[in-house]
Amino acid sequence: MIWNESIECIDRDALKTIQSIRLKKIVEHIYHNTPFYRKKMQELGITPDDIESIDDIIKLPFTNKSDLRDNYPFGLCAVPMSQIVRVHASSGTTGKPTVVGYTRKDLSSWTECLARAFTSYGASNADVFQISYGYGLFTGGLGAHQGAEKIGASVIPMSSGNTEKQITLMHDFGSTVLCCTPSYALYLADVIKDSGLNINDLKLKVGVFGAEPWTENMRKEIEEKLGIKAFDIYGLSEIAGPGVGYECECQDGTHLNEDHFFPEIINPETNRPVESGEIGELVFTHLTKEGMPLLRYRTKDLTKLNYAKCKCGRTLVRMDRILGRCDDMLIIRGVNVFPTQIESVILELEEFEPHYLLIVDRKNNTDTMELQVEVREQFYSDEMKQMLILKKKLTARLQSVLGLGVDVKLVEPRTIERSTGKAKRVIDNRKL
Ligand code: DLL
Repeated sequence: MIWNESIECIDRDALKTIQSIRLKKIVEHIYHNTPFYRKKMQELGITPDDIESIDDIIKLPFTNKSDLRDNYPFGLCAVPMSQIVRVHASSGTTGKPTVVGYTRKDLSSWTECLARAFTSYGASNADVFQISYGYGLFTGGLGAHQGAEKIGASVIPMSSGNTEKQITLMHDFGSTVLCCTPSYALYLADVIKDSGLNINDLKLKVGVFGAEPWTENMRKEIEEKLGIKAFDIYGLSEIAGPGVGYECECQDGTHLNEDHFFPEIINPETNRPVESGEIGELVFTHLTKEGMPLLRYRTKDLTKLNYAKCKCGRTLVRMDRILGRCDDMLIIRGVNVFPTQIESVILELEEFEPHYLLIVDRKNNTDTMELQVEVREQFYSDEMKQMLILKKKLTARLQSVLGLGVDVKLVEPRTIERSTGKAKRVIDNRKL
């Protein structure tokens, strides 16, 4: 099903015209209302008159997360506070939070993006949405909430945590759509199993998962355990929140809402656009945002784009799964390693649970990696020999995929700490 066919299936030349008109307008707005950007543009020797079409985007300055922090809290707002009706923030790992402000129109555009997403997952007013993303400054809870209301669904604003209650209400209220992080979905599945509840007693049919990288294997695992169809939803607070991108029934990439957020892929080292179809850093420019529009915001997310028309009929560009973040990439003894590669290996092997913790350290000037991973109940044994066979199998597979030796530590099922939001899977002690 398609929410807004006139945009989601638009002819790409017509889309380019819309994007060009919108870019010109937004650059004008930003230049006159955000001193930070006016200064940046003046330094580059450009004015809004230099922007004729969307192709001129490469003339514009980049924006980094640090620019938001330096202008904390509302320095990048392009409208007076009287027009800001909602504030969200992301805490990140260091320093002050990054704050974003939305006008009423911004909330409405964002909600439209979520309505497109939920409709493409097959959801409608017949559904009961259990929103188990955190409510509050995080965009996940309220974002998904407003989208679900828009399509007329019945919304249960659960927020994250309180797992027992999540399951009770999921059962009693007959939730059909679950919105949460993929790692929390797996945890919920385990707790449901432990509770003795039969998965067939639940009405769940669709999962809306995002806010952290996940793999195809993890999708399979969640689908099997919860008996649902699992869809990807992508977003980041600085740009909108969930709904910047969404999967369709073909699940062959995540469509980006390009009429609101213009995507580019650049080489993070040279800052130049990559060749078409190559992997690089995803960069977004707001085309419609009033409250806090950003130019060429560097997401640090690594992916590639596919402009071919999708079998579902949508023409909106498709983004590959997020491979990782430029700042998540570990360099171990000179080799680039992404936590998602490790996750893929673990999930390929039926003996392991998708719960792991990677501990990186430096001993005698050499980088070391210890991977703690849970063995599935039915494969866990007190017999040393059995466990050694398993350990050898995983170590060999990791060596062949990563080209690196990993010190594998098998642990009992349910021993690695679970998260109700974004999972923390890597501890890098080298930075301490
Ligand atoms: O995580 C917004 C969101 C909420 C998206 C709920 C989806 C569902 P932030 O906290 O600002 O916003 O984190 C944004 O999370 O740059 C990616 O690195 C990562 N991320 C978000 N969605 C996905 C996804 C929200 N589907 C950062 N796949 C982004 C992989 C994702 N990574």
